[in-house]
Amino acid sequence: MKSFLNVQDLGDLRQALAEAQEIKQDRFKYVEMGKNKTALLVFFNNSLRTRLSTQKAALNLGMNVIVLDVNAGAWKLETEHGVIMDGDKSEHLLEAIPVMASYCDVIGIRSFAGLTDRDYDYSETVYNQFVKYSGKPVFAMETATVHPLQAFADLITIEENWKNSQQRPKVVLTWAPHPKSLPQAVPNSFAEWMNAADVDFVITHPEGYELDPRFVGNVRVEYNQTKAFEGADFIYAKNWSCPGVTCPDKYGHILQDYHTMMDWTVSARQMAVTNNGHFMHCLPVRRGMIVTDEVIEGPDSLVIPEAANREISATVVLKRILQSL
Ligand code: AN0
Ligand code: CP
Repeated sequence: MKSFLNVQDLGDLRQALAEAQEIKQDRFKYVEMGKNKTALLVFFNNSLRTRLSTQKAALNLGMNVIVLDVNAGAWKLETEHGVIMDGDKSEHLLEAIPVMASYCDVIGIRSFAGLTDRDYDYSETVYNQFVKYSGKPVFAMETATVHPLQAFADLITIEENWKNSQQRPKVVLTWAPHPKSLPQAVPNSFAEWMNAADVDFVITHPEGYELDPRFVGNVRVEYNQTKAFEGADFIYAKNWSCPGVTCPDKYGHILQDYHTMMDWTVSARQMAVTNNGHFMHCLPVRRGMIVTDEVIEGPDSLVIPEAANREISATVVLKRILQSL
């Protein structure tokens, strides 16, 4: 595997899920595979889980790891092409990428959407520059439009918590309020991976938050949140800003004052109509905005095992990359 952005990059999903369970049984099974190989993890944005779980995954495989926080100690990087660099950016990504690549064998990138220029974000400009100019395998640690390590961990978590082999679980992705504009990467990938998995998938959000069809396909969108939750086995909450699909001029905006949207916060009221549904969120989560304390602390909350599975998804992905070196 030379690039990891989309669900198709993993090939057969059943096989990948089986590999995840194999690694969970013995995290160090492939500890010889990464000997004398170096992973470079480049962060343009904050992270707790991705930073730690991806490093742990590399260590599981016997790799060396270098972490670069671009905004904390490196030169500020220009990412746009053709600009006169008379501002605060001292170095261009087009030099920085081959330099960084010269010190490593694999590169992970975290570079969120800017949320101002939809075409720039949705063409994955920064990620694709790393692919083009590094000459090394590159994997997404949340890019402008996707977060596949998260979606893979989410799918592992759903599989582990679904015991009924006779029936597909009903999985609901719900929008929830948030005070800041957030990217669409997590819901995009979750939708893409649920479409590829053996689940009954429904999305619910207020009008205007329609996700890009390349990720959601023909999935049912139910604008009534309570109706969507009926009989659900898994509730996956996430905020995202306007994807600019039905209202292009509002790309990256929050469409209504969040104070008026608080009935979308996942609480015991909505969970009551589910089929004893589990609660999921990628974290970090704002309590009282996305979800109530009662639900996230309740017995059906999966947020901690879900985060723990990030180590597993990252180990499978890095192992696949090492196998292709
Ligand atoms: C980020 C997002 O919504 O994409 C990262 C989630 C994993 N969240 C925040 O910035 C709060
Ligand atoms: N879920 C997730 O990617 O968390 P971090 O932003 O803390 O890495």
